Amino acid sequence: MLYKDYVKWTRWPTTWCGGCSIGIVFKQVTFTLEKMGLSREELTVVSGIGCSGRAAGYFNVDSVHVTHGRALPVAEGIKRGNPKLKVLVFSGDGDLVGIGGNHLIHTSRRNIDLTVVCINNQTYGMTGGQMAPTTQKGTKTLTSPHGNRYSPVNIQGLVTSNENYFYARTSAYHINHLQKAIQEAFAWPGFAFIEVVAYCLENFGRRMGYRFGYEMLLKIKDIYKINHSPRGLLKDHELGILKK
Ligand SMILES: Cc1ncc(C[n+]2csc(CCOP(=O)(O)OP(=O)(O)O)c2C)c(N)n1
Repeated sequence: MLYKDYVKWTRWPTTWCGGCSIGIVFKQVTFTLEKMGLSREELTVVSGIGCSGRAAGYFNVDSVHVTHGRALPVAEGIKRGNPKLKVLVFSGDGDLVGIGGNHLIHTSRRNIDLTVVCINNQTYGMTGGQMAPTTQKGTKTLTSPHGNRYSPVNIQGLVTSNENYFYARTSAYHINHLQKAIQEAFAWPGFAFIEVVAYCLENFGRRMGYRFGYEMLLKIKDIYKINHSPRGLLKDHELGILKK
């Protein structure tokens, strides 16, 4: 199958804003699926609620768009019911780490064989750009006009606190690294979590003075560097793939 065959074109155009990073990541997933040669019957996609969560409806495979925060338990049920299926969870940081954070603790602890692509745009994009548990300290958002007072959830720490884990931090800019992370995550026989450093232009970036999506992409390029053979945990602003 070609990457275009994984796209449900009848749903086009998407609801994503012009310049949004979610479309970049979505396309990279379809490129990776083409490389892997997965058939439509071998894959299912689960998403929660949010802009990122709309992805489930745009894949040309059987998919489920579940209630907010519940992508992981639904995906776990699908995997347990049909272990031969590859199950991809594609959702946002608010969905997976905020309201769905409790499921993240337990699904990762049980090491269920899922591939999770988490779009971390540090905000609740769909509802207007509120502060999320992933928002960096000091950042001004709709609900933190004087700057966020709290440190973000340590997703890497949470996932790697388990006995076995796959945790990758990659970005919407570093697309080769992103594809590598997705491919390795699918090959990993357990819970594989990919945190994609992404951005929301319209409801987040504009408050910081960004005018175009590519400006936010270039910021990610400037700040984040790939560590190809990380020893121990990733430092701040390091991208890499950790497996145990
Ligand atoms: C139970 C429930 N609470 C709140 C909401 C409102 N809501 C819709 S999307 C969303 C946040 C989504 O954030 P994220 O997962 O980061 O996705 P993004 O839109 O940024 O891609 C919230 C709080 C809801 N739909 N359901």
